[in-house]
Amino acid sequence: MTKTALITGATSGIGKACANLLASHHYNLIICGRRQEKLDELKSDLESQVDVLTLSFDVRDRKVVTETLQSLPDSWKQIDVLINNAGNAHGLSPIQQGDVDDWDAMIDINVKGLLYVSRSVIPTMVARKQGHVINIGSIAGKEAYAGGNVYCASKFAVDALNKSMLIDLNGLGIKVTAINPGLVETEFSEVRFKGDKEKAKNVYRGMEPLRAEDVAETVLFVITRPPHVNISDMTVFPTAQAAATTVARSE
Ligand code: NDP
Ligand code: 8X3
Repeated sequence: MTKTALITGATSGIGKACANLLASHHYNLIICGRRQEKLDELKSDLESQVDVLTLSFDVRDRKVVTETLQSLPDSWKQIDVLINNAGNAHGLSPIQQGDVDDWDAMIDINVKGLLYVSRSVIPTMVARKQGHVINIGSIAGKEAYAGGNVYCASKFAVDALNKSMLIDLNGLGIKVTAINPGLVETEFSEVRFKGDKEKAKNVYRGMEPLRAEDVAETVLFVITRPPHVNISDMTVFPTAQAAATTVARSE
């Protein structure tokens, strides 16, 4: 039977790459993000392959997230794979200079948003005794680095939530996986540096970062293991990277 995946943050980067790859493997898709026009574009690219539902919401808006996900059309209620991907870094300032609005955004999107979506979707998985939750964490959720402070804290929280979900959902037929990428070239750094393309480009200077598609391949691998196999935690680096800030560069 055709499976359905719900992907948050599907308008760009890793989420969009997951949507493209999963569509080519015949998953029906619920694609989410704030930018409706990007969701519409992606839907029109994919709908010749699979059924696609777009949901435009800000994951920070608990009421909208809850109401939207709890009133899905009947044919979309059975979600087999939830990819908690929406998230970003905002700023790279030392803690004493941090912008408190940036801190709020990271905690509200990366942690609370992930929780709001999970709270609406996981009970339907529990009721069906099947499902797979993929939490997109980060190497920043394993190691702190200079200026990473609140972004790292938000991704350490994702790491803790992934571990807790594994325990809470143990025995209920649900798989839980954290995928923790290193440097992936997406809109991520442009968002972190508030549209400064030069600063964003500099993050990947002299090295070959991961592409969003590389991370999507790991998601596909993880969700296509046999029923008795759950990969609970996976770190994916570009070959040039060995730790959050240990990166071999050519210059
Ligand atoms: P992008 O900036 O390309 O994508 C971020 C996605 O999140 C967009 O689709 C965006 O959609 C969505 N999003 C952001 N804020 C909100 C919000 N408030 N409500 C709903 N959706 C939101 O970055 P990536 O693809 O790189 O990031 C995806 C995930 O991967 C994030 O969780 C990030 O932390 C993680 N990650 C990224 C790494 C990297 O180096 N790029 C490395 C490790 C982890 P829209 O703007 O339309 O709302
Ligand atoms: C994104 C990777 O190293 O920029 O989570 O924090 S990093």
